[in-house]
Amino acid sequence: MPYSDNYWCKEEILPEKELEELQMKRLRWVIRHAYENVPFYRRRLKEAGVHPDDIKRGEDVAKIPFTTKEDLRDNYPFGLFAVPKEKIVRIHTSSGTSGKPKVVGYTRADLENWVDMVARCLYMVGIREKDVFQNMVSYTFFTGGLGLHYGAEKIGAMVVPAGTGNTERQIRYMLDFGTTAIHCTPSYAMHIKEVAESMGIRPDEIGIKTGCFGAEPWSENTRKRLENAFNLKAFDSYGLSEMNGPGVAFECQEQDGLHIWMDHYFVEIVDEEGEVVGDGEKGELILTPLTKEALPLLRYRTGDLTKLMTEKCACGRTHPRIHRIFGRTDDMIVVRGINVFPSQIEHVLMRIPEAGDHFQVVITRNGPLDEITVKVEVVDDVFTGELSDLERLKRKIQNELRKELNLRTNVELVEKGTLERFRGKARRVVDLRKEL
Ligand code: DLL
Repeated sequence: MPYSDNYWCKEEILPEKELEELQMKRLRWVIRHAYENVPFYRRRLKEAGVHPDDIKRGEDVAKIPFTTKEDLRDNYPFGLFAVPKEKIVRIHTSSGTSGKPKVVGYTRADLENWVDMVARCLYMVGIREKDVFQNMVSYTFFTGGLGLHYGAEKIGAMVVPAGTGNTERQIRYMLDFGTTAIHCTPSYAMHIKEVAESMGIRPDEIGIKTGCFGAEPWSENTRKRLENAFNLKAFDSYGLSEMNGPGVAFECQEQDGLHIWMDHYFVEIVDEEGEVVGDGEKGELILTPLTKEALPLLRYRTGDLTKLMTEKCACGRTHPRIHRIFGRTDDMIVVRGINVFPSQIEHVLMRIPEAGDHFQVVITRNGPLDEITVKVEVVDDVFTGELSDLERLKRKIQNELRKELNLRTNVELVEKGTLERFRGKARRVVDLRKEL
């Protein structure tokens, strides 16, 4: 049962002081829990000369060493679990770009908390009992499938457990079942739009009102495109397997930053040296889950770049917001000494009307110099038959990219349908330098 018409639970609007007290109480609990039940943490903390009793205030957390993705991999599969295996009721995995997958586990209480957090997010964007919620992400090891499924079910929406792929059938089901809300990656949503059009169906007439999009970086201009194409309101959804999965942070109706749930996570933003940055400064997001029994990761380096927004939000929730993720420390491309994030390129392209919805970035090395080529699908009516029109468009895109990135790029215009499509997370960058 929801707490009120506007909020799923009362924790969303806890007065700041109470929220802080709750957070500190849980923070002390989780540190002690990790110390007492995970040999890895006992050793780590001892080596750093820190004891759980030393953590009295939020600032004291900085004494604790970070936990990294490598720590999880090194302790594959269950080495960082803080409860015996029989208390684990589910696992998920997340495969990164290299090496062993990260395995995450949940106790029954962890699952209950997680489902509740996801329900809180979905309720916040207006999902209610009357909604038909089509969940179009993988239901297997990826946390997005079951995570959103149970969250939407908890609210009482009718959940369509569609999973990924077979896009034409997805669209037919939307029409047959009266789907009002969808969940998928933003890149898959772009693909759905295109497939609907090829079926002679106008995406804005399908009847979807709410789009929950996440699991990969996307830009404000992509939001505009999706909202216009489907006539829906699009919300950014952030999470990672190591912190349960989706439901860590989510946009509210204001669509200005993602509320991050302070009763379940302790949040820090650090610079490249690992020092906590000043209020509102950009840096890497560090999270400590506060209620996780199975996997109490302390000061986990997410690799995601954002900033904290502490101003009050018009929606009334007292939890601060994070800015939409700028990129990941490990998907930053360094080209001729300049840092580039694929999301910056996306932002530029998605505001150019002649650019289609799909692009790819190819990095090569030409002698000592890195070359970056942006392949851009163009919308059909760009092909006027005049080469000079294409040349003009190419230069326009090049100039816009140069303004944003401070970097000269090659631009290659390609026909719609040329580049690979993705059902899950898009892989936009092909770095051929490593192979040369
Ligand atoms: O992607 C969990 C999730 C599922 C989130 C469904 C949202 C919706 P992982 O596969 O472990 O978990 O990948 C986590 O994906 O560290 C970010 O780098 C990236 N990511 C997730 N959401 C966003 C987002 C899920 N909204 C990693 N914007 C994270 C940008 C995102 N990046």
